[in-house]
Amino acid sequence: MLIARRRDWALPESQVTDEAVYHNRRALLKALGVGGALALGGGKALAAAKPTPAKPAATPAALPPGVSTNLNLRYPAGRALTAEKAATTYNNYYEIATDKDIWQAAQAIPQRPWSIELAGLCNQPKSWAIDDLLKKIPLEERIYRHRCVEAWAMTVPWSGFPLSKLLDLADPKPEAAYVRFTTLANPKVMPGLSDPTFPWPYLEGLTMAEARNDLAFIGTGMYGKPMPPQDGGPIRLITPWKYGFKSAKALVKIEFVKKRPMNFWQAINPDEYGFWANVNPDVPHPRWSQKTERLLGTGEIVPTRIFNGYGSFVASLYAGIKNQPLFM
Ligand SMILES: Nc1nc2c(c(=O)[nH]1)N[C@H]1C(S)=C(S)[C@@H](COP(=O)(O)O)O[C@H]1N2
Ligand SMILES: [Mo]
Repeated sequence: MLIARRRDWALPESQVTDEAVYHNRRALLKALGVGGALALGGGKALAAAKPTPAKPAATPAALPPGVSTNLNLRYPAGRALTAEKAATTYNNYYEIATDKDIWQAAQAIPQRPWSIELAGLCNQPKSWAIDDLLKKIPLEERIYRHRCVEAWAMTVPWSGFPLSKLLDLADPKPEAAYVRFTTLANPKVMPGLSDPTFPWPYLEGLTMAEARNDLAFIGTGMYGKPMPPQDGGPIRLITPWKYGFKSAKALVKIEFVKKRPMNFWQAINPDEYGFWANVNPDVPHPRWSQKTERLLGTGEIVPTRIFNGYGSFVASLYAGIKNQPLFM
């Protein structure tokens, strides 16, 4: 049981080798007839390795809700995974508190029942119970880099599905130009909401083209577990080429609209935070440099990359846009 459930990313080698290379190497070793456990380099790996390098076809029914082990290799993270403990105990969640130590308080957010409403300019408006949605849309796993505007970063194995699948379910009308995301605002379990100086609820928005881009992801799990409440459980947005504040947690509504939505952080401080919020090391925040980032867990400082390293997938989305702050 333990061995069968052990994920590839939990193996030591996956922390030093890009995962695509890593998988290819396993395939190569298999072709050469080299034993799986031995090839992975003895020690702890020996105990953890599966008997065969082939990926186990875990049946969805055997996994917790919102979780997939079907790793999509199209988006190599190119750096080590963040320790699960670090990623799940250092969080931004202003509905709870303005400091990072909210993970325990977040456990009070009920994860079921949960529904998410598809609304606005679409042909199939509907409120979906999350478990019906999880049955309807095939899940996959993706390892993404995450870059907070505050210059900390992490690398996380998320489970979920492309945002475009939700768009398909709703069947947006041609007039829909933007997608507006509304998140949970439940004062019974979110003490931060009692601060009236913030424009609750936490809102975000994307253009339809951004929302349709395959990188835009809906997260329903991380590290092979259902999405923890502190990381936006049970369902959140993940836009890895943008600063982290775009990745809205605890989604309750997705609306198709004509006009560009105002987002939470832009409403708070439009001189420092905008609508586009694409990552760019060469455009400093008014109060700090964006050239480098600090990795959660190790504290290592590494260079920040334009579009957080995802430019080949998303830069074209912005080609025709002039005189707009694309990087704040
Ligand atoms: N609802 C909501 N979503 C949110 C936030 C928030 O305060 N409330 N913070 C954002 C910011 S600034 C970041 S960096 C990420 C952090 O996600 P994590 O805590 O899972 O690392 O969530 C984003 N989504
Ligand atoms: Mo952030």
